[in-house]
Amino acid sequence: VPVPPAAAPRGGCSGNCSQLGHPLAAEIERVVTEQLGLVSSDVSDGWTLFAQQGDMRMYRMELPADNKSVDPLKAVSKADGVTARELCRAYWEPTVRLDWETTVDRVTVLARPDPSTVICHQLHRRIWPAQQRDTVFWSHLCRRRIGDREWSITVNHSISGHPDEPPAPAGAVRATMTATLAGMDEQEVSGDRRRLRCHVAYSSHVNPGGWAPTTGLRLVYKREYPRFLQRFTTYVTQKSRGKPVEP
Ligand code: 6CM
Repeated sequence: VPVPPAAAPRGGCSGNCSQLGHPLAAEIERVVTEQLGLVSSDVSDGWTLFAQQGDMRMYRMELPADNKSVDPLKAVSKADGVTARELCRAYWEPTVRLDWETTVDRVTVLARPDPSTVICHQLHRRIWPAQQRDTVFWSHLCRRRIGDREWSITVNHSISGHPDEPPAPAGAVRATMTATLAGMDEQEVSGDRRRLRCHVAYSSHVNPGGWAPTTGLRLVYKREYPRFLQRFTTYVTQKSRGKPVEP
């Protein structure tokens, strides 16, 4: 059932990120469009289902083990009692990240180029026996219309060369990644939380930036990604209970 257009324009970036008015704008526009295409499309050839639990389905695309890239991952799920916007905002907001993110030791906000974009440095938990990793990335929250459906989306995408970018801490290796969380409300959003249901889509593609044992990495990811998605949606659902609905 198509969702009717929102009654009034709502805050934040909605539509064309290239008008954000700073040097990252064109890249944000390109990556958000590309990621929305990836997460909103059905799985096709090459994607293998590797985890399934309730409404959650997680797929990976197995690439040759060249130690340069970890298998791209894509997942879909459902969340009840929350809006797509609430989910994407919780994924975007760096001040709540450590409330749900168990694979990161430290989050530092380096800059806020516009109200919908933050630049973060993250120190990831070390996975033995590999060296610890860190990432520097922009994170952008926005809404996009595909046909008659509105999506909310947050994209985290690695950057290099930012003026405030710190060097990797001693012993750590700079990894790069693109990770996206997107959602679509399954019916018109009302103030009644009990009626909210949201389609959730996630994707992640990581380059470990140096040697990492591929077999070990695959095992860790198989366990950690389903755990993350489950934990994250439960976190947002519980945190939103009793609060006004953000459409
Ligand atoms: O999407 C997730 N978290 C985002 C916000 O914190 C984050 C995305 C991260 C993707 C994973 C990056 C890992 C970088 C470290 C690579 C380690 C390689 C060495 C290992 C050797 C065995 O922007 C949730 C991510 C959940 C991950 C399980």
